[in-house]
Amino acid sequence: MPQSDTVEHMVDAVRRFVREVLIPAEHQVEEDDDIPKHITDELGALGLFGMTIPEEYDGLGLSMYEEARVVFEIGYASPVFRSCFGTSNGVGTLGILADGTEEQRRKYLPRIAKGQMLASFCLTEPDAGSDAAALVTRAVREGEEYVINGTKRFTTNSPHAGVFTVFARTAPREAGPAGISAFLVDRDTPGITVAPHYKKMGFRGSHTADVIFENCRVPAAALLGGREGVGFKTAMKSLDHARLHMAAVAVGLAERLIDEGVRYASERRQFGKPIADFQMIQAMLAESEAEAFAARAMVEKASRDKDAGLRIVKESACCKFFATEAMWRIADRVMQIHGGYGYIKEYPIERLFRDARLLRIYEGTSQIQQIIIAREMMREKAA
Ligand code: COS
Repeated sequence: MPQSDTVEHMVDAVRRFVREVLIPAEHQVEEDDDIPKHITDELGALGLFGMTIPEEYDGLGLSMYEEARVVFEIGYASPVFRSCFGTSNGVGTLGILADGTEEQRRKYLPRIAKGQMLASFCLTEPDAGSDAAALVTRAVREGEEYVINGTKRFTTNSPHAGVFTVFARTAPREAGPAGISAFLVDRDTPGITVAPHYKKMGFRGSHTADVIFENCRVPAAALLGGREGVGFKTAMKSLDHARLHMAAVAVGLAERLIDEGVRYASERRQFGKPIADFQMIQAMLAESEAEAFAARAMVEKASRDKDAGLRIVKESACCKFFATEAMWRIADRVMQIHGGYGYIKEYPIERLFRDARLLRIYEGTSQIQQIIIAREMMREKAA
């Protein structure tokens, strides 16, 4: 694990990079629907593609708390930038780290950590979103191979990925979650088609597409961890971590939105003075600040708990739920503070508002987080 002063340097470096390079590039990235290569190269040079990957596999090996600190900073820029390395640190590699064999880790993690290969997570399907265990993609064993058939939906970074973690049924539907296994599938395996990427409401520059597997043959060694039937648990464990990470993104974005609101309220004059002098504007800013502070404190606490080895299923869901919902309330208030100027493209709030909306949906909707929180409460009560 890096020394804490190294992490402080990283936090400072990312903060500077966000203000000097990323924020000035946001508008162009939206226009082009593409992040320029020099920016992804620089994100790689900062080590961001391998933040969560241990040093023995060429990553930075940050603890959860350290990761959250860095993500608070990167989340201050358009969330599109975080997205380009998000799956490589998050759902695309957490399964390999948690349950992969040593051979699988050595095969993929060093390249992913260096940004030479992107990783993507293929869980969602056309008819299996919130109900992830309803997935119908099949992986049938034939000798020393598995044959995968099915369609994966809304796969972030799939157009650029080198490896997919694919969740597929190795046992009939009746087996439920216990019939799901995970596979590491190389992009160049015959039988994979990545559809054209979706035209989304926001997040331009981050590409999400369907991935179709048609008689896609992978060696038996592609089975994650070499074990059938534990793929659903791998997915859930990955999501516990990823949701905490996403809550940290929401904190960074909330802080950015608040700063945009304060700046506008200080500059905009009505009734002969800056609108920041009016108490109704102040109330909106104050509520936003209190909520962002609470969200940051929650993420820091849950991250430390995770680093201490505690079970954080409930805490991670609480953080994702609260931080993304709070961030959305903040986005709406900051839009309101901007008035008509918030609704046109002259100020970043119009774009950030569209981007912000996704955080309450992906990596588990707010309603799924509520279900997880309530289930954990009942589990604790029964224990
Ligand atoms: N960590 C480890 N294991 C977990 C787990 C977790 N966080 N959550 C569930 N499991 C285990 C359960 O313990 C259970 O194992 P046993 O049968 O051995 O007890 C198994 O996994 C099935 O769990 P459960 O019965 O809770 O599954 P459900 O089908 O009821 O689904 C939810 C649970 C709703 C939580 C799940 O489908 C989900 O997270 N959906 C949202 C999916 C999502 O976030 N998609 C976003 C796109 S992916 S980026």
